[in-house]
Amino acid sequence: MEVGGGVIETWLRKHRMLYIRATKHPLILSIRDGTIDFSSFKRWLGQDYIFVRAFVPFSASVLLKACKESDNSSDMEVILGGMASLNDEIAWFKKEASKWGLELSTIVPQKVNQEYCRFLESLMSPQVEYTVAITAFWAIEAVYQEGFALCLQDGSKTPPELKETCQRWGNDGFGQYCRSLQNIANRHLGKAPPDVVARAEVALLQILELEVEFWNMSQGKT
Ligand code: HMH
Repeated sequence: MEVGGGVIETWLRKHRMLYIRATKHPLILSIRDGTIDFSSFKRWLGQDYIFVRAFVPFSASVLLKACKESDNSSDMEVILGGMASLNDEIAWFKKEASKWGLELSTIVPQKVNQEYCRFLESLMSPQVEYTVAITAFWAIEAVYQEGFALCLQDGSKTPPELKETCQRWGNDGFGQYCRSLQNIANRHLGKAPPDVVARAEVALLQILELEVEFWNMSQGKT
């Protein structure tokens, strides 16, 4: 099944307002229109480094479930590709932090970040079905891709200092990777029992809410 007529597209229509709040958050829009307060960016950078470190074991758990539960060997390859770019990402965070004079070892995770990391941990449980985990994995990657791609569109006034950040998640390759994840999730959702589909939808909603709060926190609003 291709991106277009799957369960995920139905959900994105159904929860459109929340999806827009997560992907077109005022902080993202302020990057795009060049009015971003750099202290918000620095706060985001430090907190997201902590989040990405927690995202690595979660991706490993999704990979493990793909190997055990998927009928399609390409799932594993797509997820492995994502994990390889996380390796790059961690190195990038360190380089970027030093550029902005941030000492990563001193950063304390904010409450929302702790909640988000705890939520990832809950999804790592072997009891959480692969279908739920891969849907969550897709959602977490897709919100960043959609948000940062917006800051690269024609006419955007993204400050030059932030272009590289936007490129990291907004580039076409990352977009293609997110569409692959969406296809995988749709394929599994299309044949999962209703209770599993319902749990995947709940996970998606939790992620969208946490993403909105993560942006709010970066703006100093929580
Ligand atoms: C909070 N959500 C957050 N951080 C990220 N780096 C991503 C999603 C994308 O992986």
